[in-house]
Formats: sequence, C-alpha cells, structure tokens
Amino acid sequence: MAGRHTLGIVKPDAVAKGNLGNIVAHLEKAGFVVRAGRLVRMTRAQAEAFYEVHRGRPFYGELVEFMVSGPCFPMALEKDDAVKAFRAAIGATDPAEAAPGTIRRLFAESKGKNAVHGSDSDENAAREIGFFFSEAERAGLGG
Ligand code: 3AN
Repeated sequence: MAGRHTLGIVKPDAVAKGNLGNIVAHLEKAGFVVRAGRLVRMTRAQAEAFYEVHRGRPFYGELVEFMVSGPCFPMALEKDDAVKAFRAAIGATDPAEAAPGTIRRLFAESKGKNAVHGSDSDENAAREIGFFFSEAERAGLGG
C-alpha cells in the first residue's frame, strides 16, 4: 500500500523570493497536511549526503552549491498516496515542461533552481524525513 508521508523541500530560490508561504498555502489547498517543517541552512556535507544518489551526475556539483546557497524549508507532508500526489502537485523537473497550475510552473525559474524537491519513493520518503527530523519530531507523524 502506498504511504501517507513524503518529504518536500522549499528550495533556496523560492525561500529567497518570498514564496515559502505561497507554496505551503498551495500545498494545503491541494489537501496536504504539514506534519513537520523547519527553516534549515544546510552545510555542504549535509547537502552532499542528502543528494548522494545523484553523485557522479553532471549537475551534482551545481545542485549541492545551490542547496547550500541559502536557507531551505524541509517539511514532512501527509496525504493519501503522498509521494505520487506531491510529485503531481509540483510538476516536471523542468518548469518549462511542468503542467499549468503546478508549483514548479508557478514558482520555479529553471531545471536547477526549481523551487521544490519531492521524494521519489516511499523508501526515500522515509529516509529523507529521517534525515531532517528527529525521532521525537517524527513521533507526531503517525502511521
Ligand atoms: P526531481 O527533483 O524532479 O525528482 P531529479 O531527481 O531528476 O528531479 O533531480 C534532482 C534535482 O537535481 C532536481 N530537483 C534539480 O534541482 C537538479 N537537476 C536535475 N537535472 C538537472 C539539470 N539538468 N541541471 C541542473 N540541475 C538539475
């Protein structure tokens, strides 16, 4: 059965532009409940570890530099079939290809500076929620 939680990040470009509240409001209107969230300035080591799966890809260095360029806002979100629902709400990686009304179409500027991150599987959602939120914070998430 698909899980009820996913990890979303409002990335540094969107926080810097003042779109954090707009993006959270958009997600709440789409039926997501924010179960945990915090403004975080990642260190380089943390960003490298978070994006470990992309190490070796041509954009890895650029991605890490961007993610440490300013504060971001990781959040644990709850909804039925959360991973799939969140990816539908944010749209394609490249905002030019993202469907109208999706967060990336509305708030992202490029494939690199694309406003939000979303977990790509239940397994990664659990890993990524655990990366940012302590056991005590996760206790509020329920099943
Ligand atoms: P998504 O975030 O839609 O799951 P992935 O997993 O392919 O996309 O890529 C992870 C992140 O790497 C993207 N959110 C984006 O910030 C960055 N990225 C992906 N492709 C590129 C690219 N061609 N140039 C720069 N950054 C990229």
